Amino acid sequence: MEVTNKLNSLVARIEAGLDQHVPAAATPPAQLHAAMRYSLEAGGKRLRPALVLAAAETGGVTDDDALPAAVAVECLHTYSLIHDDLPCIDNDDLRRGRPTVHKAYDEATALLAGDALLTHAFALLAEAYADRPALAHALIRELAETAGSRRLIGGQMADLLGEAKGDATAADLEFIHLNKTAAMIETSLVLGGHVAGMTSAQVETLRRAGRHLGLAFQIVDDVLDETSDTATMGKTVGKDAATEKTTYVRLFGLEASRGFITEQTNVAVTALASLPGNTEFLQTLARSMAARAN
Ligand code: GRG
Repeated sequence: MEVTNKLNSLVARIEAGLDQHVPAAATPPAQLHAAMRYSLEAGGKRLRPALVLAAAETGGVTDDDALPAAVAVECLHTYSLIHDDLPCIDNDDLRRGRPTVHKAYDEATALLAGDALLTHAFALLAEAYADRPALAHALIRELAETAGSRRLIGGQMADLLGEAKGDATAADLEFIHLNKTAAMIETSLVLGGHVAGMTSAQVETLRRAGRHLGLAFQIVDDVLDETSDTATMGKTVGKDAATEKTTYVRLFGLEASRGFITEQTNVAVTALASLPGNTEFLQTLARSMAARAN
């Protein structure tokens, strides 16, 4: 199957999984559940859950066994976007082509919808893999470590502090990118590997691929913010272009940034190619992430 068709079929399974594994909008309190779904159903590339399913498939999982893990990752990612958009953090009006949750509802509802999506991710993992306690433990531990103060939230804090200081160095940026962006991409691949029962060496290879893929993904984001007026529409519109925020592109220029994207993608693809099983789709997905236009 050609890569776009394959990706579309994964995304269709993910959409169905989100519908199946997240409380219905009418579940009381309806405003909270509707706000959770408002953001989840706004779309998004579904890259992280697609990586969960694709990594699991590489390890031989062709049914929906990894779907709850994929849904958990998307719930957690969506929580981070809702909170990131809040007035006290980035104060954004648009996300995924729609008014942000605090604009469509109100700030308190956005805060609680984010909290509820974060919590739901762990409840879902505990419930869906309850018959395999060692797997449930590995998935919950992995996602908790990534979502916590040393990684996702730590990266966000460092980003805010760097923005306030205004003189982030390359090392500061690397810390932010590794934790704010790459962490969830690494973990997505790792969760898929765990569901497939991969060895710890194979899981660590997936993690390494995710780290490099994540760094490339962030620099692509920075390049798009710098070069495109329209590519950013529907997400954080021209934000970095409108502020003096330090980005990789601003530190090193466009040409070096494009070189960095190619270099990091190549490292990721080489790591994926070293795994047993068919990683062709994951390799092609990695290359298409480097060439994405939104
Ligand atoms: C814990 C509040 C909090 C924040 C964590 C994820 C995050 C840090 C902030 C969100 C803003 C941001 C630009 C993060 C960098 C990672 C990134 C490019 C996220 C957007 O991911 P996409 O482009 O989004 O995959 P979609 O909407 O397609 O899922």
